[in-house]
Amino acid sequence: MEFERMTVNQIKDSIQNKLRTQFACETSDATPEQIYQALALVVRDEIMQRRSFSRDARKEQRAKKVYYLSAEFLVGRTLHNNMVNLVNEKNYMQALDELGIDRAVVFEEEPEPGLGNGGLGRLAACFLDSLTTLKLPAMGCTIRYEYGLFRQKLVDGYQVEVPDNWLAAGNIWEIPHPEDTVEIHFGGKVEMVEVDGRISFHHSGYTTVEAVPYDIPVVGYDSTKVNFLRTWSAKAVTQIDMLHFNRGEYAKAMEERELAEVISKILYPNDDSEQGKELRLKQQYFFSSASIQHAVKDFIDTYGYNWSIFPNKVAIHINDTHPAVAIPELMRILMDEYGLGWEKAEDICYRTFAYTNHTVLIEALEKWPESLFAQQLPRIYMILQEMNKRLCQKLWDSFPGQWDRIGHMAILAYGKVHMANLCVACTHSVNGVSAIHTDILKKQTFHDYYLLQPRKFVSITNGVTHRRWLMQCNPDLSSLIDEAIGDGWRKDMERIADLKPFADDAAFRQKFADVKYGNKLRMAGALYRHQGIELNPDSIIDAQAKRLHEYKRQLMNALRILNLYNDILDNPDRDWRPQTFIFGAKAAPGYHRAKLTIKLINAIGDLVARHPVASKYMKVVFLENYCVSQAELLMPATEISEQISTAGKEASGTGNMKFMMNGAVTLGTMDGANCEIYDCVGKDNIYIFGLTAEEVDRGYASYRAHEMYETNPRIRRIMEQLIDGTLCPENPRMFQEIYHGLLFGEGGNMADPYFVLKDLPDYCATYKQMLQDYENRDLWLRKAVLNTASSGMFTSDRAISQYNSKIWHLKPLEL
Ligand code: 26W
Repeated sequence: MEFERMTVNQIKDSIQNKLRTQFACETSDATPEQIYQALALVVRDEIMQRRSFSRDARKEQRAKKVYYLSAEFLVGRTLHNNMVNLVNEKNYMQALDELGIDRAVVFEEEPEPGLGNGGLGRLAACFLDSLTTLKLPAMGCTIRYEYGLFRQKLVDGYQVEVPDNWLAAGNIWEIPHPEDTVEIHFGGKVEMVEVDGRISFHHSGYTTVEAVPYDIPVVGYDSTKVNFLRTWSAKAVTQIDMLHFNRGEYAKAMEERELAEVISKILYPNDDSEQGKELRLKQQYFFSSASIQHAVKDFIDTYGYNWSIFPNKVAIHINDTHPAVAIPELMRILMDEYGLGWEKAEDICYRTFAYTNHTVLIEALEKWPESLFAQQLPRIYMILQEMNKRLCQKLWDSFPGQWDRIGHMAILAYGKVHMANLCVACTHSVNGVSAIHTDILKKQTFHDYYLLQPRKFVSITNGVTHRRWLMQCNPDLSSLIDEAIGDGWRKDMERIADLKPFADDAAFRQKFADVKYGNKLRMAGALYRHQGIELNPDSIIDAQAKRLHEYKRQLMNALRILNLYNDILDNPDRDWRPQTFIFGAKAAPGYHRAKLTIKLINAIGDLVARHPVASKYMKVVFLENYCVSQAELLMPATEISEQISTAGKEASGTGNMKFMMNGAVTLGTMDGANCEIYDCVGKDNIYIFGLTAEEVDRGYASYRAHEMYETNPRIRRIMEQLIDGTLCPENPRMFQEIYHGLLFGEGGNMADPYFVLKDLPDYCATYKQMLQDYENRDLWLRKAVLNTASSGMFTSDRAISQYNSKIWHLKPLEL
């Protein structure tokens, strides 16, 4: 059934109405913030009408539902995206124009929810968009962090973190559901008691924290389906502890409230290493338990106590190991609250849960001290002990006497709880996020599990929603594509392949180039407004935008730029094409090397800017506070996409896909989804360099970084510039540790463990070739068009269809 869209006049009237009734003002005297609020309310109403329309469909159709549990959902701003998904963007834009409202200004009023660190959180947001568009019943579950990821300021080239108080002005999109509040219990002790010959477990002396849900609607593209992102907020129990209170210990009573509510206070800013923080474990249990309690209650409301059909009606997805405690939590609820036996409960869990792994970096695999579990989650710990005992018995049958092997696969071993092993052992599906990543999971990370249960391992390459990452962020390119091949690609992204023949159409290529130029201008305007930096739209835009991490090798990019600087100084009269190197990256606040790399990039930028000749041809720009909205400006304006991780380390990457959709050409290594980009676009339309993952593995034993320094004069030169005062005359030692780490290694570790110097020559040579090709305008534009035209498989609609057919088996709702 089609749904009525609001007309331009209806939108105008509604905005004016909201302004009058909510803010007692008119369009003429409203602040941009008031206009944003009024407009958002109008859009929200349009969404909620669909919601009531599709409301009970799932229950009526007794449809299976997936709960996507993730500690992060990096949703980005919502207003514009909702207009796009309502397929009513044109009317809204026209209404704003007719009211004389500057849309760019209004959109920028929306505080961006930064409820995620990077790739994993943004992927979860793209997945919700696709789930809803495909009409699959789903709920995203996470924490309502009061403070999202820190905002990044650059002061004197250094990163400074500022708290992200995104909820300060309230959040129009969320709807509180206090009636769905659940209790979460921490600490205390558990006793085994026998009642009528049955053993049960009695938990006492615990601290209770309430979990209050706030739901954010997610609207599917051109569909009446609405799903919700449920965010749980921690609240102290309503009753003030009267014991303390009566004793006059008012302050103590209040203090305990504060302690309870810190649980949902802040998002941990690490995306690579686990430090075993108690509060983080409490966060994980908090939202996992709340979500499982909700799922169980919803199941009972719909199907009664018919437990054997639970896995046919409920799928629970564990996004990386952060929500892994959901597994023993469901065991606990089924056994302790509903009296199921162990085998039955275990079977239900196994068939209900599925797990996605997002990283193979050893330091990122979560391991918690057993003592922390025993203390904070005593009943969960008991369940883990039993799970582990049974698991190890089974493993012993497969690998008798092989203690090391069993210890490596166990849930509890060497005093730690191994969350990844818990997930692999207790779910029916384990998937990697690109072909090469799944391969590494099978051959290395989870090799022994793979030997026992090869069919459990699934590969599903990541995807991104082309609605946000092409239609919303690049409207001009989207219209151009419509003009060429019709608008069918908007609903079925694979049809973008119809664009391929247009790569050979000179007139189309010119229009494609014009769109890119317009996007560069738009980016230039924003950059000037935000940071006062001028961007030359006639320069090549080369961008590396992602979290700052050694394995992603922003350092290698910086050294390449230093090398180019040297080249320009040596050949000042050559006809250099102006180039702009853009970086967008936040570093974890405790990750010293990453923060120093930011300073290095900015120091090289200053060096270039100071030089009269070099500054004519090159410029380094560090985007302050890289986030979803910045990415939406950057992707459409970029021509060269830097995807240069050490092969074997980047599980997939998703920025690579966004750049590609917007017609950037990839310069990268054979890593993560770059391999599949290569397959789709063909070897002539991508620039690949560097070691392969196998070569990296072999290199650990044989690589001597110092030999690169000895045999390659260019490398020697840039390495010396790191420490000879070229970069920072007032403190030549500033980058000494980077120099040392690359050439000698630190703390007994190998030198240059990410093969920066090893891959640098090939990287520079490949870039040089790329620049040459860029000068042949037809050749280059052809490549750019083919990148967009070949990006069909990277829509998250494809990824979600695969999750559904391989793992969840949900039926689309009939609406
Ligand atoms: C415990 C600390 C911690 C926090 C977050 C460890 C690991 C993580 C995430 C798994 C990091 C992450 O975002 N991984 C990225 O996931 C993307 C989506 O699958 C991939 O595209 C990226 O390659 C991967 O780095």
